[in-house]
Amino acid sequence: MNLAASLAAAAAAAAFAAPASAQFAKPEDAIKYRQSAMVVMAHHLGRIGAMVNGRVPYDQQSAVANAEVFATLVKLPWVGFGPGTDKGRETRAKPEIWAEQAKFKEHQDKLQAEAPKLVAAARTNSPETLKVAFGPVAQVCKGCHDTYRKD
Ligand code: ASC
Repeated sequence: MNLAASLAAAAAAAAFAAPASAQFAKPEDAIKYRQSAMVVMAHHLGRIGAMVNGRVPYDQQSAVANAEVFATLVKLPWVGFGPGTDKGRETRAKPEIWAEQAKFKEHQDKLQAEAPKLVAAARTNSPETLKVAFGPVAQVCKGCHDTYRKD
């Protein structure tokens, strides 16, 4: 496991070690946490996106490493959307997230189902296979953002 993956794994272990209520001292901390996780997710998925869109050359090692980190990170943001975390810091999260918890969770589950497929696709060392797996992942991101993120 490389350093980034180890850090992500440690973060994941920490995230699951305590209930959400015990994890954040105040809503601001939960909001910062989920925003940070998504910034890092976007970074790693973006590197794969650049590859499948031809903005950077295809590189299997980079694709696998980024997909693995992304697949770990997709587990993280959700604990930061606990009750009462709709305010406390500037956020684009819409109130519907807290009004439609089950629907919001469906998006999380879809992402967690698609992310490992991206890792598997990266491991095949086929740029075409990678591209095919990237599409649904980006669609899940977009679908949730369109519904639950302001602007
Ligand atoms: C990304 C990223 C997102 C999604 C979205 C997909 O790489 O940062 O938010 O994909 O743009 O349409």
